[in-house]
Amino acid sequence: MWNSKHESMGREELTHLQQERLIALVEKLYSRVPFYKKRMDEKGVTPKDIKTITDIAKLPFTTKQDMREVYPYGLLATDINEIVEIHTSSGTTGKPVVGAYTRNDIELWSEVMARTLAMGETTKEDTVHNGYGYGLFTGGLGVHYGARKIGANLIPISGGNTKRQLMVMQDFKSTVLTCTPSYSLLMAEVAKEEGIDFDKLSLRVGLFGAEPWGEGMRREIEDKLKLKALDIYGLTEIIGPGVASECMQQNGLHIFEDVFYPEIIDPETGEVLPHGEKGELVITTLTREGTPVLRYRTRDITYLMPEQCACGRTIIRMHRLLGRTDDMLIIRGVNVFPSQIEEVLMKIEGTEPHYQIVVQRHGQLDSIEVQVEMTEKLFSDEIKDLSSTEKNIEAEIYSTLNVHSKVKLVEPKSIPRSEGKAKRVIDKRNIQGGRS
Ligand code: DLL
Repeated sequence: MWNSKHESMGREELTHLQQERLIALVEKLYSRVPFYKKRMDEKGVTPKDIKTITDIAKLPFTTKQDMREVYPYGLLATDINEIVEIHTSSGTTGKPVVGAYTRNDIELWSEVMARTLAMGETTKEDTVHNGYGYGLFTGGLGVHYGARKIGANLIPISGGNTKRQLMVMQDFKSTVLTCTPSYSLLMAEVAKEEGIDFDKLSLRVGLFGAEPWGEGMRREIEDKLKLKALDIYGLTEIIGPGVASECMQQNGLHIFEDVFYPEIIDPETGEVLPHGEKGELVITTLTREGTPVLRYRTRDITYLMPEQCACGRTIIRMHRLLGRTDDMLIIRGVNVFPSQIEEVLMKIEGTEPHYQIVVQRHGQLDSIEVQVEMTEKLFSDEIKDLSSTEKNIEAEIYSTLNVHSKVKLVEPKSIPRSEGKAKRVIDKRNIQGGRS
């Protein structure tokens, strides 16, 4: 454990710490950030109303839309000269969201990322091969700061040029791999083409995140890369990676709740739900200086797991993400998340973990086509009966999710590969004048 004081505190002591931090945060935001003052005034709540941690439910939420409206610096809680670095989301669907970091924020980020790396038992003896993209994206520099703090040997290779990645991994005997799960599968594929055997490399553990992936995908990665694959979670609005991470138990992600306070709410009503109930994750940054956020609605769906973990950490866990509120497809009245389709595909023989879901709208009805790559073996079978395999997968999807889909087996390596976040859903509804 990197920070046993904060990762294995008694519940009472932890609640007390969270409370103190929340009270100080609310006072600061009310007096320094006009956006938050206005929101609190509209809700009729003042800093004096916040006395215990459960009073957090009285405070207003912050949404991605709010952040866009005050772009770029409307949420700054400190003098701009105190800012030493900024990161933003990719902003593919509008203005990006901005995270501004003071020196202390970078220290906080380094600390939570050191904890994250230490979840995979990373020490200064390790060589960390960092294949997350460097730049405005938080993945690259987040891991960088954490590895620096631990004192590990860090290889800041970033994403791309996969053959070179493999050469470096071999030559420098990397032990810890950090990149998106989809990129790790591309590495496995290129390694196979190059005749590189992962059994002969030194990789021991991988810290994968930044995009959805399920248990089936984990098994594929562990099997192909011969390492233990851990799930790590975070988002630009809060700090980047370093919000929550799995430990070696691989059973839920520990949230660093001494600094990032989690709640689960009903996305429809905004009501706070009890532990164990599924809903939208909301996070408050208790100690950030540059751009602290109050009750940020992540749109990520999960539930909290308060049971004690065998690793000895007492900080709460969340289940790996189940989807996003804005990812949910409604296919003829049935709600389905891309991650559920992935789980079905991963169980099917003869397919590879490379797929895309194409969503279309005909009149009022949405339909999906699932394109999944077949294995080289199936592709080269002399008497391949693709249409019966497709029908079988359709039946499997229907029996598991109660959703009708069209499945199309496509040639090996025909689905675009990703060196960062994979694009799994191609939504054609906008083009057809459907959804806005
Ligand atoms: O993806 C930060 C990050 C970098 C996390 C490296 C982990 C590793 P954003 O680009 O702002 O930040 O995207 C955040 O990505 O709200 C989730 O929907 C999704 N996401 C992040 N981690 C996971 C994960 C980074 N482990 C958004 N599983 C989040 C599923 C994830 N989805």
